[in-house]
Amino acid sequence: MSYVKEALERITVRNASEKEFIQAVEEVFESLEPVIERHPEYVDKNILDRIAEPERQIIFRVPWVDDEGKVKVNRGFRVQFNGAIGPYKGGLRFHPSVYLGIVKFLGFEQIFKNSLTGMPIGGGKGGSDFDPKGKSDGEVMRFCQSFMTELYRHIGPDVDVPAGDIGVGGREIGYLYGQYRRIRGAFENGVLTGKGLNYGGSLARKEATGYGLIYFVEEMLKANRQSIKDKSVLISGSGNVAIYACEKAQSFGARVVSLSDSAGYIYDPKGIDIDLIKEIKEVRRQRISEYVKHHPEAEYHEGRGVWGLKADIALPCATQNDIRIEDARLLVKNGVMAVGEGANMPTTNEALKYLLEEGVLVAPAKAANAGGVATSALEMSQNSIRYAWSFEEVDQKLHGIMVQIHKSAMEAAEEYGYGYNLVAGANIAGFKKVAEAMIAQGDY
Ligand code: NDP
Ligand code: 2IT
Repeated sequence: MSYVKEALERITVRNASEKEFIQAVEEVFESLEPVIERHPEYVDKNILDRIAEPERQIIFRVPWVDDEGKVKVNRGFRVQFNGAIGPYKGGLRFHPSVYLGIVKFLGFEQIFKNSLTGMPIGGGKGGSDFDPKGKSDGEVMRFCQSFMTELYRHIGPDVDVPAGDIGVGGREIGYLYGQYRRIRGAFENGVLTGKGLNYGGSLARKEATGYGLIYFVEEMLKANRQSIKDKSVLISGSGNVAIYACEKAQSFGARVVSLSDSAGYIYDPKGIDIDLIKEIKEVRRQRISEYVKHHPEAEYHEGRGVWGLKADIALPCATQNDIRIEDARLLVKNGVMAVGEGANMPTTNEALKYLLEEGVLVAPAKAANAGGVATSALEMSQNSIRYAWSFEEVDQKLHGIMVQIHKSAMEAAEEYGYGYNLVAGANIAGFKKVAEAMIAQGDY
């Protein structure tokens, strides 16, 4: 048996209850076979077992008081996965489905994503099983304060720098930052990213993941003598990533015809009204079904039927395992030519293999959604020099980074015999930089 398969077997046994984590490790390791063959030092130094074991994982109690005066308890997590190339960096997810297996899959993927950005950031992730849905601002604030009251001792601008993910946006980062500042008694601006613009946040961070996804997809299409212009696009999700992917795709001349949430999806064949979406989701914090009240010609359907719609391009921007094998079959049947992963691990491994076999162009999450964390690193840079770049400056840097990530993934795929397979290429390019840094730093 190959070293890759043996390592995978050990890691599967060791983490048997964490199915999303195993899925993420399997997906990366499978593409590394030719790399390991060419680099016996990775076997010698047992890089695979080492890279799949977090440097540190913290699990903590988060008690908070609801509006009725009742004491509630949630579980908090921070997994500091790999610090070989920079301080741990990655978002916090607040969602009832969060448990160690989710945080570890996200933290593991973050290592390679962050490496691909070319910025000096290690991999980490955190979160809680707290559900912000239906909670008042006061409840969210008290939860965030309690969460930070434990987390603060484990993070810092040169140690570990959290940011947003599902359920954590500008509001939550504000409360978290306020509590960190209060406890530390110092304005350590670079400890969190995704901050408000008036206290050290970066212009274009809010837009960065969605915009970066479209910049990446456009590069991929360009490499295949195509463009997103005049294409019809399906998007799942209606949060931060979905909204700004929709906005940028439409500004590039595409027609986005769907968005969704966990209850259902909207179909608007004329193209999504982005200003209305921002008003519904960002200002009023309502469900996506609101949309059809303002656009009665559009349709709202309950359930997860978004991948049964017909379009040229699919952009999953909601959550993991959103495109399953039956969805992938529908997409191929309906003639989808490209899939761009805005969410993390939105495609099951089976569906991913099928899409690639069918010749669908796949922009993998680790590369395609890296614009968010890359712009977080730009926020850290600005905090370090105590300066703020203009929107155009940040957006231009983001664009340059996405072009570079595409190039790195494309070249790594070619070098290791994968042709134009960006899934394998992104894994390889991201992995090699971290593996080299780990070896250079000794047996840790
Ligand atoms: P948001 O919380 O802003 O939005 C999440 C969206 O996904 C909502 O529409 C939500 O619907 C939907 N969703 C979440 N969980 C589920 C579920 N279990 N089933 C169905 N729908 C679900 O999060 P983001 O937009 O920030 O994140 C979306 C994805 O992008 C995630 O995979 C995240 O990890 C990834 N990502 C985010 C980055 C960022 O900078 N924010 C950077 C890179 C990746 P509902 O409101 O009904 O829950
Ligand atoms: O998955 C991700 O890359 C994020 N949620 C963003 C992380 C960050 O630190 O900006």
